[in-house]
Amino acid sequence: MVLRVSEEVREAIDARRPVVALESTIIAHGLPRPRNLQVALELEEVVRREGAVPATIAVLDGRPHVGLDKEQLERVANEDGIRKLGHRDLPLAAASGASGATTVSATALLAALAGVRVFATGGLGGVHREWTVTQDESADLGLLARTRITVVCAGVKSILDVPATLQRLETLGIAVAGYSTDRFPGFYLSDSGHPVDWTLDSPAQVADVMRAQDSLDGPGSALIVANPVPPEEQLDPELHARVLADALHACEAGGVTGQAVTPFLLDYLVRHTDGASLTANLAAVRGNVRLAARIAAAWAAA
Ligand code: PSU
Ligand code: MN
Repeated sequence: MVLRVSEEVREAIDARRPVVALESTIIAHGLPRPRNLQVALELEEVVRREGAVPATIAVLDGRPHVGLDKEQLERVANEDGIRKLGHRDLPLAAASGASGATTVSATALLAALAGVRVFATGGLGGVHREWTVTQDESADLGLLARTRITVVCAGVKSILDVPATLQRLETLGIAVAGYSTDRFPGFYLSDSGHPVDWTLDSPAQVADVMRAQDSLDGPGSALIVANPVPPEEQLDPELHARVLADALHACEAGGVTGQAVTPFLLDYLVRHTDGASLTANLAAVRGNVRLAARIAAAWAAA
């Protein structure tokens, strides 16, 4: 499985210039068309404006790509039948020549293999509600427990069981810090209602933690930088609670399971909040991408 690293990304890595990995599942399966392609291009532009190089990651015709050109981004956004690939799916996709968008777990693995240390996404996967029945816990968590990468996110998706996910992050030994907050963010909401133990206030402080991870040389686990959506851009918490309850019912009634659960719930929220959840989602992702670029710059300057 030969990694295809774009020339621009390869040059930036070699010259130790800042690079930010971006995931593609949010593009292919997390956002409605045609908005998804605009967002993919916009996020890359946000990275560039901060002086860093974007490396969007996906698998095309069995080949994992780190850094996509416009045509390749278009395929991820618009191709029918593009799969959703977690890290366990990578060898299967590679051997069969399949194309797919990469989740946090697959993106983090490919980014780390390419030597990219900073990664931005929307919300991590985690422990689903009803876990005791379904055992549905995103593979994102297990992979981040064994991958040395810094992930900037707006917490975990609020469709999940947030306290159970926080507990699993602790058990798995994954470092978590709030960015300029002592509250764990709630993806569409600035505050999930749960605290975090650590707060970091600048990209330089985040880079210091990354250096400390390396010098301690403990298990190769991730650092999660939980960056809240600004309160004025969050989804109305009351609307969020109401529509989410309906969405969970619809998911169960529809018999939706496995990989389809997350896209189903995200789509339900967009349709039943008149797009307000999409606006909050995009505000969160944009903020994460900007912060990741600044962290990558602080890391590269070290
Ligand atoms: N956050 C979003 N939209 C998404 C996802 C996260 O705002 O589409 C994706 C990420 O790729 C994450 C995946 O890794 O959902 C988790 O899916 P699952 O619960 O099936 O592991
Ligand atoms: Mn799942």
